[in-house]
Amino acid sequence: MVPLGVFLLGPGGVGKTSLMKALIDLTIGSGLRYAAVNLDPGCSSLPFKTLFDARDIVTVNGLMAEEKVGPNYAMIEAFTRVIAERSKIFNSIVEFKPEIVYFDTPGQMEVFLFNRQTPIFLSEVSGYVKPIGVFIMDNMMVKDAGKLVVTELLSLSFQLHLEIPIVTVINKVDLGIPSDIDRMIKDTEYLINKVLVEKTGLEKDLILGLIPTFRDIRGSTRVVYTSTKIGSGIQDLFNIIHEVFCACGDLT
Ligand SMILES: Nc1nc2c(ncn2[C@@H]2O[C@H](COP(=O)(O)OP(=O)(O)OP(=O)(O)O)[C@@H](O)[C@H]2O)c(=O)[nH]1
Ligand SMILES: [Mg+2]
Repeated sequence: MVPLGVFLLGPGGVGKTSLMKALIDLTIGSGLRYAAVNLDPGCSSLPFKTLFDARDIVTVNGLMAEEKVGPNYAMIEAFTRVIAERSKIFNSIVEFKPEIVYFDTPGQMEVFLFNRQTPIFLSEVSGYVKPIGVFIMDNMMVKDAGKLVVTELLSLSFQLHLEIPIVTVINKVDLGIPSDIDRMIKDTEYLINKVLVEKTGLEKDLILGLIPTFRDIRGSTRVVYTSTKIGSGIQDLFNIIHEVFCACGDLT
């Protein structure tokens, strides 16, 4: 059976690695055979054991010292070199025979999203795992209606670029999220009214112009609220990831 391939995606610091660790703990608890793949050559430490670690190919710090380049270029170059070695990842998966593979991605999300090798990698990896993205945003990214709209667009951008199903997560809910966040997500009229109150000028017009367009195309999204600090929502996320692959499951 082809294993599930869960890609933890999102901007820097939202909790990708922490959430991956929490999902791995649940996976262990449920008796499934898992593998962890680290695609981030810039991370310093990881809270789980890996089947494949990008840092065994190259590290961002190493590359900066070696080639006298800055951190951003070093990250792009390091990631490109890691992806060039993707057959090592595929071979390890074939050999290890996991039922689920978790992929941690670089903190600078544009490195993963826009690298010209990423579509090739994702298309090839589909021969070894059934890929699904977990797009993670944090409490700061949904502080008000305007921010929520921008973040939803970012999630849509991931889906369009990567062409894999995406589950959307709001993490760090222990730090506080708007009490009406669920209504803003599910009820477009309500969201529009909030933007009308909160925003002014060009920003308001732009956001109001965007909402119907992308919400009509995308439909309603099921969002999972998580906190790795207090351990909430992780089981829901785990269940939804598995539902996506059930004949009756979908992401809406
Ligand atoms: N309060 C709170 N903090 C969290 C939560 N999840 C992660 N953090 C903290 O957020 C910080 C970043 O977490 P990481 O898991 O490293 O985030 P990341 O997205 O992997 O970070 P990069 O790989 O650097 O982009 C750490 O200090 C975590 O302890 C959460 O649910 N609540
Ligand atoms: Mg990380």
